[in-house]
Amino acid sequence: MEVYSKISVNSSEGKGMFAILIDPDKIHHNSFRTVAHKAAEADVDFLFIGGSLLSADIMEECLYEVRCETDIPLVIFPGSVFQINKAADAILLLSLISGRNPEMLIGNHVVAAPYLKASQLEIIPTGYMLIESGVSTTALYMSCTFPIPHSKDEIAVNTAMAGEMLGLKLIYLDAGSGATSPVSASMITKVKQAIGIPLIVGGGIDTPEKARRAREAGANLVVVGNAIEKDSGLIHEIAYAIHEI
Ligand code: 1GP
Repeated sequence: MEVYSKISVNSSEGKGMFAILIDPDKIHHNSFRTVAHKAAEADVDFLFIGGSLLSADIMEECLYEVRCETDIPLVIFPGSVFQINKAADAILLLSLISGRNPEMLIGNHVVAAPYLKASQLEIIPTGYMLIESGVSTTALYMSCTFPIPHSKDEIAVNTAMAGEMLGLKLIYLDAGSGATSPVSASMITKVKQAIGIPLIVGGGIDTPEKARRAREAGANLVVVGNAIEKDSGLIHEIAYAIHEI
């Protein structure tokens, strides 16, 4: 099944999904297979691959190593056009709708369009929203945007509704990698109630309890990166927390 169909079907059936974010810059290349192996054992739904800033040309190797270990769908979560790679199954075509930087709304997409068209990747138009999280994350700095304030649920709701009306297929609420405060339960619930498309939530989710809270608040798909980079043993516990609901 294609990635978006799987997300869409599971969301309408009320099944929670779990994606691990593998930032190839943060996980040692010797560990790509270990993480992929544990993800396969824990029935992780997707592996997101990418990062706000990569300091080496390592996407290809990462995708290859992970693919050797598992057939979990590989979805590029691109920090830049340089991270587009045909070896994945799909790509989140992120439009950073919480910000007002034209390059992140359309400029990079224009540059990437012919490469994406030729890539055969499944392209999933995604409304990407950065939410203030207590720390200045790499995503914020690199995107030159302001996040939506943590407590301003109504701005998040209106932004997500606008994203859906523009035809985007997913909304991704992200507190940013390594956030000290994840997106609040109230913001997740209100955004979920306002849209009919699947909702992804990530950033600062570092325990099974926080993953469960995001899921119970309304996230269809929960993304965890940092915590798993530190302790891949968490994969099973977080997968269980998300899938049991
Ligand atoms: C960041 O949502 C992802 O874009 C994951 O965040 O690394 O904090 O889990 P963490």
